[in-house]
Amino acid sequence: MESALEGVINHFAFSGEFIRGESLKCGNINDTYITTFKGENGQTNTYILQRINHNVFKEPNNLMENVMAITRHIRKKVIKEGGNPARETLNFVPTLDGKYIYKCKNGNYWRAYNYIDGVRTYQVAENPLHVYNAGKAFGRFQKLLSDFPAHNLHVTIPDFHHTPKRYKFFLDSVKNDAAGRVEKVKEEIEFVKERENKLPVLVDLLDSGELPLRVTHNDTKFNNVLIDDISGEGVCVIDLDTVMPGTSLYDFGDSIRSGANTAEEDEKDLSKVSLDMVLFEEYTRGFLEMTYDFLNPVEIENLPFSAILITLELGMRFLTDYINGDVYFKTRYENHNLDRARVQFKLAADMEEKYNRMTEIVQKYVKKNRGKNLMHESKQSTKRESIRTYNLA
Ligand code: GN1
Ligand code: MG
Repeated sequence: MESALEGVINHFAFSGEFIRGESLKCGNINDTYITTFKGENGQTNTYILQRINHNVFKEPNNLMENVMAITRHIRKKVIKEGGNPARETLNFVPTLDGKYIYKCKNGNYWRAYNYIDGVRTYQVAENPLHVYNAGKAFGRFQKLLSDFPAHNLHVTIPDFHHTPKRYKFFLDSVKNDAAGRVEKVKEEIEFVKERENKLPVLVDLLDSGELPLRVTHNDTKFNNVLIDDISGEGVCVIDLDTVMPGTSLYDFGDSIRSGANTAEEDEKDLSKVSLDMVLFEEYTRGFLEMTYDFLNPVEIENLPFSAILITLELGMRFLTDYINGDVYFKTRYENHNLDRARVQFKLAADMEEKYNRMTEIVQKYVKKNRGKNLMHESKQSTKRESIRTYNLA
């Protein structure tokens, strides 16, 4: 057994006898294990066990309160819609004392949920259908939570997407130069500074009330949606630790950043990095199908910009961490954070060039969906007319 799992497994109400636990090397923050148990009838029961990184998430109990409230809300709605709640939301395993989080002797926090069969995640999109379906899944996620009161949620990481505050931390890190790396990244620092005026746009629109505060996921990486092996559908949105009040634009932006990049997040060959317009279109198509009827005009107008901003923001976060000596994100080699930052900057620059085309695509799908809706409404009214005529006759 991975020594980290010893003393943890026995505290959860897993079903069966423990067989093995393997570390999944994904995610930049938490530690994730896939654990297998042999059930009473010889069947295999599989669970995901995760250590919550409490340096990043300072209040793991609050975080799990959020996650349980959200998944409960989604489960009810999925059942109402005739869906399958075992697959369409995460189902957490209680501890033996009936909680959903376990604090072990050395101070680490753990939680567990059922593994979902027949699905997988992708680091890079393999085909446009997956991206379309991811757009639908994240759009649906927002729709399902659109009546969840945002102020009932704990803020698990304060100012997570407060880009101007992130910029201030970035400038501080440059000033302090804790790891002596500033000299090496002058060009990247300039890239961020040149875009200083873009950074407060979304926060200002939220402050003025032009952007509504919603329950948002805030970490809508393409690999945070489980894709069905057979149908290619986006079955379930995972990684709910950063679900907090925010703007729909954070979610759209981060998905485009990760799902419509032609390269990996840490690709060393920058010539491979660009915004794939087919994937941008597919994601937009899926996302707007689920959300066009409740997003307001300011949200719609800023969808393309949000992709640029969130890409820039994450590039700045990676660069800040590089300058600070790699203290936040997990890294696998010395310049990992720098490579990640460079990819984001290359991608953001490419998005800036493609901004007008991105806007045209957004408009196309807003019109298409509104058109569909108008047709639907006029069919409904013709139906009503004919009913009336019938009644009169
Ligand atoms: C982190 O660990 P993961 O991959 O779910 C980070 C996100 C970044 C992402 C970049 C809490 O998410 O904000 O976009 O890395 N999560 C946190 O890969 O900081
Ligand atoms: Mg995450």
